[in-house]
Amino acid sequence: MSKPFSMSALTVRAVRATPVEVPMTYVLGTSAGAVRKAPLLLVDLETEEGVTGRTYLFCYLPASAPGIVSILREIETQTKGDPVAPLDLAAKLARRFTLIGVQGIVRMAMAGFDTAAWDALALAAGVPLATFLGARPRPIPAYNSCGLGLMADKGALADEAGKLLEGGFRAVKLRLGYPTLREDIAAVRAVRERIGGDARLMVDYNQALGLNEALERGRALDGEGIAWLEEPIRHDDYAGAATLARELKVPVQIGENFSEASGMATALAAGAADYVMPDLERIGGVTGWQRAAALAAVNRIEMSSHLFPEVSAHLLAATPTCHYLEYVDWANALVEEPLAIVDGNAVVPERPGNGLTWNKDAVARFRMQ
Ligand code: SMN
Ligand code: MG
Repeated sequence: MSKPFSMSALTVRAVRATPVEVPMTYVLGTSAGAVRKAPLLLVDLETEEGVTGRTYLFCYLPASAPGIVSILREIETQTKGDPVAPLDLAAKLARRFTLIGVQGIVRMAMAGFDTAAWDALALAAGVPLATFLGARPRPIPAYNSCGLGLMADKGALADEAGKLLEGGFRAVKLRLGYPTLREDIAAVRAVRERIGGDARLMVDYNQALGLNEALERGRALDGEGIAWLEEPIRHDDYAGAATLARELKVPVQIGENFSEASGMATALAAGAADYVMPDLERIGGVTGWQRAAALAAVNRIEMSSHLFPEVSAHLLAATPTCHYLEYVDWANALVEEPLAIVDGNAVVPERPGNGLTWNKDAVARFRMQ
């Protein structure tokens, strides 16, 4: 008989954080500004037993990287020698960070640590993260969320949309929030014409509109065959989002700004969304994601992911109301085996853990100075 495996055998030894800045293949031109390079923070959780759990965080700004690194150092100090038991570690750290508050970069650092801890456990068990969470690795419907930012030239926008369907995608996401409704509609129609009637088209306002404007533009979009209308108004106006969800035919999508599963619970109680799309680093890592997935399941609401496609693919496999994976290629240059897309679906890798391993040469090349 083989020796029984004990997860409590893993012990936190060290947390390493490596900031990198990767040029994006497509500029992300949102209504709140353009992003040309992805500032990522690679997180490695080393255990005494020699297993290393990994993940990465998206820093949004290069300037926030040193702050997150510094909080990860504090997390290391607080947890060194503890068993790798993510729920217990999350509870301990939440208590430790009560006075500053589990929000902003503190919450991001905690989510990175939690996600790396779950990776270490799945690696030690020798199974994919999805399997470790109780689900079969299976194809996850994905949309290509690269590019399609605000662009003056609608021909160039249509060309980009066409390129984004290459490689098997059947769905793309367009950023909106042009100065006028007329331009929003022009962008939608230019993209639709190029991708054809069968492809799915999501649109994202990145919180650009006031409620009345959102009602007006939303009603105009009702007739455009849009898959969802994302973050039309400021992310925390749940009463306003509930009005939109009630009044509009196009489904209202929010969630990338939910702060922990409790934030999502508040939004759902307000009827603020038709669909939800939590973000791994704001919802609380794998631990927070599982709580959000349970909430979505009991509320029977379809749940997608925001960024982090490599880890999110495993998590969506274990999400009862799995909807769409948001695909971005930002980490592709840094990893040994990028997430594969086949026939419009993300392929959850069969290798143990979440599947992330760093390409050392690329990490050295893109390291932030
Ligand atoms: C987004 C993602 C990452 C940075 C800025 C904006 C966007 C999305 O809201 O949903 O992809
Ligand atoms: Mg968005």
